[in-house]
Amino acid sequence: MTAFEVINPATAEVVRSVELASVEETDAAIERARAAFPAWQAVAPGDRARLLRRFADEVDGAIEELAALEVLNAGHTIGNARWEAGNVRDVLHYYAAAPERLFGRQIPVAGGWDVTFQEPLGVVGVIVPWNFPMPIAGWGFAPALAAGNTVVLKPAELTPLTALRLAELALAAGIPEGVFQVLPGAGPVVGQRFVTHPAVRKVLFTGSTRVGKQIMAGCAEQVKRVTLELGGKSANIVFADADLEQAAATAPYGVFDNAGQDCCARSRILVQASVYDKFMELLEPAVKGVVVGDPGDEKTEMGPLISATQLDRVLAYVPHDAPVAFRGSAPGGPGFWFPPTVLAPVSPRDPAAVDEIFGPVVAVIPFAEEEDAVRLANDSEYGLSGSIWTRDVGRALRVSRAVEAGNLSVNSHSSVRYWTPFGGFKQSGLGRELGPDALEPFTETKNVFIAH
Ligand code: TXE
Repeated sequence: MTAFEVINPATAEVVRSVELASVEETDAAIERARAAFPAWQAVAPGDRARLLRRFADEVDGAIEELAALEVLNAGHTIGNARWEAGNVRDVLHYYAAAPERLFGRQIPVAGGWDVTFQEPLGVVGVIVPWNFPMPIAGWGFAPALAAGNTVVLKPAELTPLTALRLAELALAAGIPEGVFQVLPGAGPVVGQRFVTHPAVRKVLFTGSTRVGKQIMAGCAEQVKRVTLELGGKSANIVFADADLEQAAATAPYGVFDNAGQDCCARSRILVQASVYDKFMELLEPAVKGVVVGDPGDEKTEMGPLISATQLDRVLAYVPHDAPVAFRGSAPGGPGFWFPPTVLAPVSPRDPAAVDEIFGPVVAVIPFAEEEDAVRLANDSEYGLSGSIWTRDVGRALRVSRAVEAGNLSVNSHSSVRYWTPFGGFKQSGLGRELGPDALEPFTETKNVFIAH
């Protein structure tokens, strides 16, 4: 084992040292998960449901503790961190209904009967990034466990603390040893072993598109099942007939939430040229009003970036001669701070308008007509999320159908609801999480024919 120092991004101070697992320790964890699988698969559906509900209750009892840990480890604002812990609880409850409803089918055939079963896969490896350590973990382990799989989860090196606590809560709820394990480790060590170990039957990865491609290529060697949630460069499209006040007031939350370290961040605002000046006038006070500072303070709306490396990445997109239209404030001193920043005018081919910056930076781009907005929105290798602001129902429907993205919202800046499918078009990913669609990918469909 090697030790890794977990840093508080708001202060740059060491919080705790966490041991990173070796390949041998990863193999041992996968072996424990494999050994635990037959008994977990055999647990009566109602009992598996009850265990998941108890796990949810344990999380519910630890909301404040988990939230405080995430403030410390990830620099999330206390309000967001509470929501994130609550999201894990809710997602566990949602999928606790699944074991008793994983129905097969009876299919009419000649010469006998035919039935299908949704069988669990076995061991599932879940690889989690640092931007939303709790929810993204829960979106993986809750449906995987509900479908009867065992799980080994690797949190990001930078943010292992809440995941480690969730594993303790699972044990406290009575989930048997080996069924849900959390193994902190380096991506190329532990994560890569999930890809190459034949006992891991599926890898669920959330992270950068670069690593996602490597994982998919590695999984191809064993035709291993894979779900990928990758990056985004989502568009917030504001038409001239929109409620401009509301669009401008919420735009900062659509991109600066979690300091912009959000795969759904609407980091391009496309504004119809006829209302561009008016929109910018409304956007300026909204951006300057974002409360940036101590993430533990109840009033804070935006905290620091996760690391010095991430700060350097973001800084590279905002050089001294960058077209900064206006920006908010950020504390100086220790910690990885960057102010909410609006770049305008920006050419659609400028790196700041093309790349996923993963920081509190937004590019504003004017457009002339509806088809120009759609063309600009789709002019990206990504296709995860986006917003459409208009009072014209026909246009809302037309543009929603035309934009190549998995999660769109009309007259709203938010993307994630655990009842509904979440995932990306194009290089934003493969497969869907959350909602009813997330269960089947944790199963194999087995068909059995029984002769007369
Ligand atoms: O991601 P990585 P990084 C984007 C975002 C960000 C950039 C870099 O633009 O600025 O990626 O972030 C594990 N085999 N997103 O470098 O490396 C790693 O340990 C197996 C968007 O931190 O992809 C961590 O657990 N696993 C994204 C996870 O992958 C490997 C969220 C993500 O790390 C591995 C995060 C390997 N070879 C970053 N290498 C989103 N869509 O929300 C790394 N990992």
